[in-house]
Amino acid sequence: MQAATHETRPIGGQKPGTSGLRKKTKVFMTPHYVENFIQSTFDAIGGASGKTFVIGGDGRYFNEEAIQVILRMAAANGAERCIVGMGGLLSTPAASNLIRVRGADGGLILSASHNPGGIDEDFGIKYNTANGGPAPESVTQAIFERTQSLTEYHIVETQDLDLGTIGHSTLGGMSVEVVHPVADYAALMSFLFDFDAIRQLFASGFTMSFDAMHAITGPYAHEILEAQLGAPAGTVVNGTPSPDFGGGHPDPNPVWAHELMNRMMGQDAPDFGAASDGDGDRNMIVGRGIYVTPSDSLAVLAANAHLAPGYADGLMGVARSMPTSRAADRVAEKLGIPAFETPTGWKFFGNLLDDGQATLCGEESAGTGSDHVREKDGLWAVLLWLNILAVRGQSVADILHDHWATYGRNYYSRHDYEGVNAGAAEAMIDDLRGRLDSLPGTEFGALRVIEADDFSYTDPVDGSVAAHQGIRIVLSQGARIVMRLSGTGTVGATLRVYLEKVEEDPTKFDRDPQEALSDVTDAAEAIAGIRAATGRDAPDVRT
Ligand code: VG1
Ligand code: CO
Repeated sequence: MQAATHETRPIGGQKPGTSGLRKKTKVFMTPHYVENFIQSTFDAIGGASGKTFVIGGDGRYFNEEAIQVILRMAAANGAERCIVGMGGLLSTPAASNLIRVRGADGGLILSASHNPGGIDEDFGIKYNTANGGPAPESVTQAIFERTQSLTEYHIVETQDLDLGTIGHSTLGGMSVEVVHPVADYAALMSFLFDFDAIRQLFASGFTMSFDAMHAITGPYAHEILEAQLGAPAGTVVNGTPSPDFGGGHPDPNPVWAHELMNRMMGQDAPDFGAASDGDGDRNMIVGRGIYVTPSDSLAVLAANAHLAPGYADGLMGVARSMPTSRAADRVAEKLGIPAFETPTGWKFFGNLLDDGQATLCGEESAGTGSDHVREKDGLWAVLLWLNILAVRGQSVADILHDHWATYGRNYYSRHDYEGVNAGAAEAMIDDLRGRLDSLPGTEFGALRVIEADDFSYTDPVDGSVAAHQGIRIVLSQGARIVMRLSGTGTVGATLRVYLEKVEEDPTKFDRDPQEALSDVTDAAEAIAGIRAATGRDAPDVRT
């Protein structure tokens, strides 16, 4: 077995976005595409020599092919060891955990997360650092720069390794360990949560439906919810990962997880419903007859986390991404702990978690997590909810109404305009950026603009600055509009418009969010001219 050096030329566009490099699968399948990106990654982190990496993906089309290439390249670049999930499978949070418990130098996660999979859909590669979290911008920028000057890559010429059996083998001097994808993760969960209490909850007849959306959380949910916690067989649906996610869109929100939504709003709805995404880091929470927005979920979890053993000592702080509703801030204020506002993307939480400044983090896009790993974690959020439900003995609806009665309700919605013309969308944001100073004082119906800015974040730990992270417009009545362009798409641009408004009157807690937010939506249109810029009458997706 010999390591060969191949000549190559830079490939344009290998720039990691909000969460790794995402492209159409066929783009990743073009000659040298994976090789160039992996070599650039190794070069950007000072080489792979002597290092240990964790490797796994969400099982989508091209997962195992990419892993075989990465293994051969890691060996040729002198890595000491690779730890791979059996079958090439690892959820994103489980990969993060493995990096940490094994003291690995980093990890490579193969996924395009909530994007559909298949030969005609999306694929992705993400590099995580030794803390288990997504590489910070300094690293992703170095990787991108390297892709632009790369002239060669190193690879061992050999046949594919068997990833289907747990155990040890070697590849060109590098040791390869195939591990069970669920074991370490399940152990961590049982340490954080009161499994006995949750077991009793299920034994008492509590019912649940968990939709794995044909993606990676199937094996995790079968093992933890059904085998270990005693939920009846059939609690987990769509639990076998498939390379194209059953032809679906593995994005747990009311639009893409409509099957689960219908079940939860129907006659014989179970007590509790949940879903996760392609790579297992997102979560959707639904009670019987009631949907919990991710922003509300973060706030409820922050207010109740102390009920779970892993968080019994309370929280150091709560962090949310900028577009996430400010419901969590209200909880932090009451708890007397700091609240942080970061740019979109989990990489921005890493320093706060490492430094012990934040314990819980969340994003409006259905991502919630804590300092137990350095990624958002779908099943973790579901288990924390279950722990809270077991201790409080109340329904999801009661817990949510209690929460609003204490803190007020932050009505919230995100409007996505997908696949719009990138130039027009950027021009709209640029134009708005140029007019921000003139907005304060302007009135839209009963709403008045209080302040408007282009969000810039200075990391409190390392002082790094991330500028131009989205437009924030704060209005009266606790209202806010945020606009930014997505960094995870693979076709055209996606404009995201985030709308929020606070309601303090308990008689108005049960309104339809779109209706409750209609004046904020109108103000966003009047301020930005969304219809004209996108050529659309309405958003493609409202969550
Ligand atoms: C989206 C979400 C963001 C999330 C990111 C990765 O990014 O808005 O909150 O962190 O996806 O999630 P963007 O740039 O498209 O808005 V995952 O589960 O796709 O890794
Ligand atoms: Co994801």
